[in-house]
Amino acid sequence: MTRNITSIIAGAPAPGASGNRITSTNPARTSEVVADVSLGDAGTFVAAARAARQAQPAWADVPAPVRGRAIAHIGRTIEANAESLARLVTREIGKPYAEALGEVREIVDTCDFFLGEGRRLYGQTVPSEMPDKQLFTFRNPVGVVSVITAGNFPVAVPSWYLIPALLCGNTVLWKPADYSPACGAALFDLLVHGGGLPDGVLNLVLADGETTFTGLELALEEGLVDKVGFTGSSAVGSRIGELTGRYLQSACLELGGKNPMVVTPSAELDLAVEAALFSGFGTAGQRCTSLGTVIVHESVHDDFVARFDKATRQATVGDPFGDVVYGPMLDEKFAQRFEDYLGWIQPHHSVLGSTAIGRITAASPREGFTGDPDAGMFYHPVIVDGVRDDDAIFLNETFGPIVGVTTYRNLGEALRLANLPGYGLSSSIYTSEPAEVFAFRRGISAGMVSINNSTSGAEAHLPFGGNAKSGNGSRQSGMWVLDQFTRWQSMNWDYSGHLQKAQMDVTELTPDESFRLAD
Ligand code: UN1
Repeated sequence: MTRNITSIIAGAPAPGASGNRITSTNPARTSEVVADVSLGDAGTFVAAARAARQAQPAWADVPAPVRGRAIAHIGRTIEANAESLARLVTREIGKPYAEALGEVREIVDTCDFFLGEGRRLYGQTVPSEMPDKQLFTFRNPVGVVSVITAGNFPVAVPSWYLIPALLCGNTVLWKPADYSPACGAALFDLLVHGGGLPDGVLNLVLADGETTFTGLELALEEGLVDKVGFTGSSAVGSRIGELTGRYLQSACLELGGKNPMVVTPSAELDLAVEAALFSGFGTAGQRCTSLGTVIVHESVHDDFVARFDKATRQATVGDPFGDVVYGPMLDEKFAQRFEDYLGWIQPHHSVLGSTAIGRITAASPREGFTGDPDAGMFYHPVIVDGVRDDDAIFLNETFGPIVGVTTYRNLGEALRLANLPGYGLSSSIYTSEPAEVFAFRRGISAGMVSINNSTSGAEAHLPFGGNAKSGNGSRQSGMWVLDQFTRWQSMNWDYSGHLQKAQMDVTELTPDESFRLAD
């Protein structure tokens, strides 16, 4: 079935004035059209921001526990539609169905966490330095939130923004990736219907990246947007950070990663291999938490690489509705970019993991492939052993099924290598030594650290986010994200009947500083 999709502003379809149309296709079978999309223009973005602005005061007046109930209902609605939403994720971006179901579960987990927050959203009562005066803090919604997301997690990652933003009393305009519009429209419908959201509380904008940027700039200029949440590349994240900074805003940025896994001599190698396979090749290596480079101690390098190569060769690739480690690339543009990354392989590298490099086709087959490789955009998995610390492949994010391997001699060197690319999202170490665990935790620049676990697979109620090229320090998920979607307001109330001046009219007790204990 082909869906017809347009932007939705204040509850009404809003086709773009430009008449710009695109189709979204199934990357496992590119002849199959999943959605026919009418893209909006910069004016569509601004109109959505205006609608959100208009709806915001009334939404903020809905008591937080009632907003929490809306989130509860959304969670149940998502659960009731889990299979069909997961099927759509698999059809539109080629994520294996089991992983797509996990992705949908992540939305439910997020709702389960935030439904209770509606009854908390705690402020504090704080003692004053003066009598007959009381201090308080309140969390206020920021106002209108603009959320711009990637399509590799087309429904779970958006929910990390949308659910808490709405719960906190903000209204939202959401721009999903232009290669996952059907997933975007489906999640939008589930949120609006499931939550019984009034028109304008959540608005959907379908537009390409540059148009979105222009629309965002115009909306900021008009004072229509108070907070931007963005998941995507470090390059675009830095442009958004610069733009929002001009309006004295700090965006919530969740960007790329070059996530390292350190394998120490005391590691259980088979466990490390299983994790390297899942985090290196799951979602065809297109997670922001995907494994970038395995940094393996020289004493276990040969053994690790032999096992990793064997496991990768045995991994099934193919039809994402089947039992596969991974399916196709998300979209044509990712396939093209991946071809560029393959060009970074050099003569000093040894390439392992499959029978060929590049696209899997009838002419360049992969053993155990399920389905028709020529129908979609499938790529051989690549392990690149022998990477050096100045190789492009070592220093840059390579979104796709490719994992580098290098060696180290002592933990200090492993940490240097792990931090060198300058990202800081996720990281992992395999070790049986507690001292190494804490030395790694302390030395790694990443916002997320896994011990004897893969770089992917964060749970939905721990802070998610990175440092340096991976983000500006903002964190999503759990209670930590509340600081993105609320602003603290402090209040003091003096009921003494006269003006008591802080710092000046404060009583001081007189200490006896000469007091000493008798021997
Ligand atoms: C992303 O790739 O943008 O930890 C998010 C994980 C997932 C989320 C990844 N739960 O791999």
